[in-house]
Amino acid sequence: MYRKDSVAKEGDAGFPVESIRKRFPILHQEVNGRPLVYLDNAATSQKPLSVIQALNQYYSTDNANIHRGAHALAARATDQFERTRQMVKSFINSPSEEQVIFTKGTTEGINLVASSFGRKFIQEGDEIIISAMEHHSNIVPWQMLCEEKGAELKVIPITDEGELILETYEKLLTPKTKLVAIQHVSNALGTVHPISGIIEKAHEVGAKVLVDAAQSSSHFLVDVQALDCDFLAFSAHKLYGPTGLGILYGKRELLEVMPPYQGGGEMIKEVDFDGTTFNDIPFKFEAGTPNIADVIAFQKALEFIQELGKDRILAHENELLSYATDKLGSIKGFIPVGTASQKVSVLSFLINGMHPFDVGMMLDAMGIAVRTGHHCAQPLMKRFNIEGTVRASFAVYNTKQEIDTLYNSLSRIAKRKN
Ligand code: C6P
Repeated sequence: MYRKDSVAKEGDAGFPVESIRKRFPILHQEVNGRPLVYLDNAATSQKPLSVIQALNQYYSTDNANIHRGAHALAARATDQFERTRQMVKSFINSPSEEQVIFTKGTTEGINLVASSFGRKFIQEGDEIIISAMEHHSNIVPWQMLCEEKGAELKVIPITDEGELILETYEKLLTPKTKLVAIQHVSNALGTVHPISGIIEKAHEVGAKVLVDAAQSSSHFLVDVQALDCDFLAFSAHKLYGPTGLGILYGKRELLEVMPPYQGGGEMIKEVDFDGTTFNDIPFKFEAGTPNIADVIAFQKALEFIQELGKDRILAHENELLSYATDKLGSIKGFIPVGTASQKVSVLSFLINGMHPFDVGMMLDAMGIAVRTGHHCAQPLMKRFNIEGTVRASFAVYNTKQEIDTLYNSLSRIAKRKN
């Protein structure tokens, strides 16, 4: 039932990491006099040159507003914009491109569902389930909705290792549960949740499921039909694409009956002062001029991922994670936070006797970029009785040598207190 959705893969000795690095201009610089080691990929990944050039190209040759102009530039921009939708459809295996909605990011996708699905389908006394590990983006919109509607928010607790307690989840599920909103992968700990089983169980009581795929879509295949999720949200900027762009997938029968999220141009069929008829999906949910350039440039990020293959990307990242876990684990005073059996890309930790922010600042002085703090998961930090962690997160262009650099720097930092 809770099969481990397969994430463990062998490393790939022939993985062309050096030639991949050449495609990311930003990596080739010094920070504080040292070669940059960028290990903050869970916050945002860097962009290959092809994405940067696509933005330049669009503004240099094709810039126009879409879906409305009768001229050549408008037609080109519209074609390219809709081509990205087709590519995203294939990327997540959506049954149709109409079910792919462009948003600002994961946050907006979740807010769209909370506002629209929530407004129509959540009533007083209903229950929404989230987990204790959620990002604030997947907590606050549901709190706001519950407050407005008189519904109740239930929280799946977690173990000390950072895994969901699934027995409690099953007990929380009742006919009152209308929605389960859950991350696929934890941004703060890297835990990969057994999402297929979680979705199956929710459906047994008739609840819908929203998957926050912000941290999974860049690492492994996310197939919305195989998962059978009702909604799935992710951000392009964690997938080697531009910032300010996200995708919301939804099941057709839900999207069609949900009210619009925002009113404005593009989302209407006809407007009269007596009333307005709304456009079909996906346009009903895309009011106003969208982020055209970034949508178009996102094609290049998807092509980059396809060219390498998700399996190989995951194998490389898993090898880095297990190398880093073993190596950093040998440092005196190193305390890992989150030791789930299924993890991807993220190593969260503390150094005994030191504030995570200070560790982050010292690493920055040595050219190493990591994130420190609560990672927008304050309830999770409270669960562990800590203020925050230091988080190193890996992507396709990271190397074992960079982890060695992190190890050497951290060893020196930890020695001061341990
Ligand atoms: N996490 C991190 O450093 P946006 O900001 O909308 O692109 O994504 C929000 C979001 C939602 N869910 C999860 C699981 C996430 O990890 C994030 C973004 C970044 O961990 C920035 S706080």
